[in-house]
Amino acid sequence: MSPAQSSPAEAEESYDVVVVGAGFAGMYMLYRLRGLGFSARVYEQGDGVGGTWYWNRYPGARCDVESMQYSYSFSDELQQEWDWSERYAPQAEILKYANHVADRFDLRRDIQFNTRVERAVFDEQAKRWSVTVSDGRTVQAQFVVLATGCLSNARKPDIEGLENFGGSVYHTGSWPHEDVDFTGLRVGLIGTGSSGIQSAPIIAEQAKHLTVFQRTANFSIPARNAALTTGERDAFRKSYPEIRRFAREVARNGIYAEQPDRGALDDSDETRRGKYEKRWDRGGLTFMYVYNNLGLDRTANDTAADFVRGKIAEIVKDPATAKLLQPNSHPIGTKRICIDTDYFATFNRPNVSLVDIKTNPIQEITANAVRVAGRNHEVDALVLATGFDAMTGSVAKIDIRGPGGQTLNQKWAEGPKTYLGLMSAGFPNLFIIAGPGSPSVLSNMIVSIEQHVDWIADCLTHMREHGLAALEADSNAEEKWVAHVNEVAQGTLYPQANSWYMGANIPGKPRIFMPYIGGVGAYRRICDEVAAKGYEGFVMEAEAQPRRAMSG
Ligand code: NA7
Repeated sequence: MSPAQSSPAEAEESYDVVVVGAGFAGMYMLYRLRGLGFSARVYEQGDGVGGTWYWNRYPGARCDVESMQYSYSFSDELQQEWDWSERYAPQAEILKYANHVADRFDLRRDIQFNTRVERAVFDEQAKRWSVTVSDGRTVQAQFVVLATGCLSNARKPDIEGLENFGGSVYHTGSWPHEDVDFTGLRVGLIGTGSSGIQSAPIIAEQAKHLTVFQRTANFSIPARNAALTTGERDAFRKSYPEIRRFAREVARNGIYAEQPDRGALDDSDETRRGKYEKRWDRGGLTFMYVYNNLGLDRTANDTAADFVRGKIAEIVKDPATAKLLQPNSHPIGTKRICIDTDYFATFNRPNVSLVDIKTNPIQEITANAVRVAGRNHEVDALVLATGFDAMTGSVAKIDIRGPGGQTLNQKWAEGPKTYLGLMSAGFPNLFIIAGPGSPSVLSNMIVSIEQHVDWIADCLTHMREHGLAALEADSNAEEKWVAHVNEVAQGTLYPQANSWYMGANIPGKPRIFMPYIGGVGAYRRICDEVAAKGYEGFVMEAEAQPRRAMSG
């Protein structure tokens, strides 16, 4: 399996592996493939690396996992040398890091930018994929790896009249590369997920007036972001071996943090309140790990939700606005909890107003206003922080056809089905990184990405060593895995929220809890065990005859 092993008559361009996307997953996949001597081509629709961090350039965009942990672990030199400036890295710094990695490991020469993968068709005879890209070329590859990202297909909402709006319309997930200046403008912000919550305070500082249109109030915890000191960075670096091991093997979500040892109802009201206060003051996602049953038991969950609702009431001066901002439609944490800097306090500004579009949905967008309950809210610019067709959206944009012509979209019409989140039965030699059925978005993405990439790299090496032409998920193994993913999710409070985890933000998308909630450590052990048992649950096919070497 190397380019030299393909016959020149087979195709103009032929690779062992085509990788779709040059975000963190695609870059590390390329690095591993190269190291193992596989030929690979990466296609990336943007004109640079970084994936999510390339597109999401909206004001205030930051990762909600701490920078020292939201970083690659595969190169100790890299993690020892790179200086993160803040506890939570801003988008521009993460993008700089992605570019540094691309340069440092000389990745760009195998990445073709400004190129979308449009179609991939499996040739049953050759046991190879024909991959058609947006420049019109078709290349051949034995394997395709979808490193397409989980939050990469930005969705414009289907709101009447949006196309008639006369001012500028921005989507947080595909923000312009040049600076956007809202000075002196009346800005309408639709959406109060993480992107809306991060951008509102910054836009409010610039704009003449900011009107936030809120469908679902969200739980948000202060980030308490701050510059990292040299001492903090050094302490982390010294402990990296243990921190990374813990994140991979112990922490459910791939984040090194103090783990809860008891349930919320095991403590008295006073003790519990004290613990919540401490976590609130510390800030960050780990608020949810104060107890081990917040995602499982509604009564326990209510104690944390009530605490945060209380904080919102303390911060927001106008009682009616505070009430509207208090989430009451879902248990805390069942939609990804947000991490903010002064989000709730932003509503105390005289130039910020909140409009409830749950009770009265937006009727229409006109040339200069958003109409709600018969009232026109005049705006000069619109920011859509309306999220993504998550987890499956970017895969669905590619016309993927397996043996017999079945498309992946047809197969996933009732919801995505995968074995281990890595492959879907009926689509040989097609891997997905951090796809549905794997911990993915419920975890520190880089931990999950590295685990998937390493597993795939080992699998391809195994195939090469054993002269295997094709590998496919067995449909029974897949059914069992899908049932397991569902069963684990149903044992939690997560399915109670209309979240993008459930596909609920996209009209018509099947309601299925997509990520695997069993924890990254347990999941890793399952994947390793499957490999150790000779790729149990996968069907393999040997090379019909050894491929002829091109030269010699
Ligand atoms: P999210 O979390 O999906 O948030 C999208 C927001 O936009 C949310 O408040 C939605 O309300 C709202 N929305 C979506 N469609 C509409 C329409 N049609 N009308 C009004 N409001 C709408 O996306 P983000 O970009 O903020 O964050 C995605 C992830 O990135 C985040 O979880 C972090 O992991 C990082 P809804 O809640 O559906 O009622």
